[in-house]
Amino acid sequence: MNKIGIFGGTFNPVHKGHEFTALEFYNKFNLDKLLIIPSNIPPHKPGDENISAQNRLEMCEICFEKYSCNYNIEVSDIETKKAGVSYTVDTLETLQKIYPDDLLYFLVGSDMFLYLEYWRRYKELLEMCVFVVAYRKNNNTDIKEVREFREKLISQGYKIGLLENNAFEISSTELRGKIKNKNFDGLTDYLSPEVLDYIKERKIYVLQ
Ligand code: DND
Repeated sequence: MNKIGIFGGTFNPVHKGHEFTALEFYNKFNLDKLLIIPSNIPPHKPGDENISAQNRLEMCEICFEKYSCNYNIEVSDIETKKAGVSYTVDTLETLQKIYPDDLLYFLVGSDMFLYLEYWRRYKELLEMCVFVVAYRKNNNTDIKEVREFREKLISQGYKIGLLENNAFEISSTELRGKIKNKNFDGLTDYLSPEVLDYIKERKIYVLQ
């Protein structure tokens, strides 16, 4: 039985916070394979007209390519190739069919975890996988809430893992703001240079 990790997101754009969290997930949970899954239309926020799902998928491919020698990480188009809103429960149902003998681990940041009761069919989703919550050691504002909610779910019989990580204090929103204003200085501290080149070449996010 293999351990298959799943890291879903809008990845608009994918940044080093995502990148390092993905690697820590892989290493700490001894994963045999990790799937990075950009959503087509995210369930919880409006779509961004300035960028296509295909662009977000390609940025993920470029970002994770450099790990292909040492890690079994695959960027998957399972959500981007399907029209409409990407609900995690649907994706996991599909993955269960692809990997019937394996154990699925779904990773999510603490912000999204605390909002889990609003996710589509979340109880069914929790039954399909080990749900792993990543929280940033250096930003423990919501740690008490995360602990309490996690304990509540565990007491109901669900498997909820925890990934303490040292991820970057950066958000995709901040990065888009900088790019929009052509403020590229220091951006490679937060974005893979290859991803930044991709964004610049296609003038994604930039005010025309
Ligand atoms: P986001 O759009 O929040 O991802 O989506 C996260 C996942 O939740 C996706 O797979 C969604 O489909 C799923 N979701 C959300 C809500 C409802 C439902 C499903 C449903 O099915 O009903 P982002 O692109 O913003 O971020 C990707 C991940 O990285 C998230 O888990 C986020 O918490 C985390 N993250 C960071 N991790 C470490 N360092 C940072 C991070 N910034 C975001 N700096």
